[in-house]
Amino acid sequence: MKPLLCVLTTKEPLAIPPVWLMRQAGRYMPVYRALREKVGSFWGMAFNPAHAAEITLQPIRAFQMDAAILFSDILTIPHAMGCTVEFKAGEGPEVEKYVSGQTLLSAADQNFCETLEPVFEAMRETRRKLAAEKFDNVALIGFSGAPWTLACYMLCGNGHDKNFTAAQNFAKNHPQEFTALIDKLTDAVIWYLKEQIKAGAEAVQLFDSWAGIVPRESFNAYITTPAQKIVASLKAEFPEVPVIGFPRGAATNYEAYARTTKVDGLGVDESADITKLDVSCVLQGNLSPEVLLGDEAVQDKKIKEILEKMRGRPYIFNLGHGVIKETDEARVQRLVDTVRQKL
Ligand code: 1CP
Repeated sequence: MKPLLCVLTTKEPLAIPPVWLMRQAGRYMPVYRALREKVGSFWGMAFNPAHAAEITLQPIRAFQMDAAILFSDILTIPHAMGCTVEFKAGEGPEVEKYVSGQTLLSAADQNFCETLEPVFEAMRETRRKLAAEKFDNVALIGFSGAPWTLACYMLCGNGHDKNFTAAQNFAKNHPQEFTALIDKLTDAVIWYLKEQIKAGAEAVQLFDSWAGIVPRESFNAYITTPAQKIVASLKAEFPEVPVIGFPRGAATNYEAYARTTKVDGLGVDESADITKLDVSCVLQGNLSPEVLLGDEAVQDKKIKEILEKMRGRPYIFNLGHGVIKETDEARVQRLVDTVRQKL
């Protein structure tokens, strides 16, 4: 069995843990930047199955990762719902802000499904390419943003502060409408991930990148309960497909999140003390992406420390957050070689 799926399914450690990196495709790779320049727009790549599949394969060919994650973005769902998203070169995404009372599209609307169809075609194309290039041990990961993180972007619109204050305020001032929005997003995420699985995703990851800013008393309502519903619905239809949850910055809430949602894998950010997490699922991540920008010897040491700490526990090597765009490709190769004990 493919190493990533083996760990997630059996919950048994491998002597050499599987390795992949969040944002392993993207701007730190010159081949990506060249294609981005040629195509001219982010959606022109992500919603073009041939380009999206090609970009997905770039880090696999370059670094022999154990998993490919479909090249796309978490903002596909807000975009398909009607909060149009634009990516301007060199800047972050611009999201059309949700207006109170706005009708959002859902999987019951043809336009919503049609907007997202190229993502599923990209998944099918990526499976074909992985097979054609004989990457027989590489698992293909599908993903979605989690409801709270997607709501953050929709409620803040164009530009946001680090606490997504406009989203927090909306949740406080319009509790019923906010709950309805989270429910609607939960249904959309369930449909979206199921379609990705039907198209060939062998595991899925739920990115809750902004879980860390949620007030303690709201963590269950905004983060854990929606994730629990998503996992339960996926498992009811696809019991064999592993689900990785990544409530970034969850701190003291990581354990309860893992227990309640029943995820197979738990992505942890760099601030978590991975040795102290008492969970029965597989742990993933924890290396600070900043480490790849600093001293090479320190990088080697930090990787070996994590490997040592996780010896005998089911673990997937990854970062605590996405690869930073200034990262040198040689440092990514070095990371993979260190994990595989080639250095
Ligand atoms: O070329 C460019 O200018 C675009 C840069 C870029 C890339 C390469 C963006 C814009 N998104 C992506 C790809 C992407 N995004 C992937 C691809 C697969 C991979 O290799 O990992 C994935 C999984 C994402 C997920 C994503 N998008 C997240 C969750 C993970 C995380 O980093 O926390 C988030 C928050 C986004 C939103 C987003 N998309 C892009 C940017 C710059 C941002 C962050 C915007 C912000 O909050 O300021």
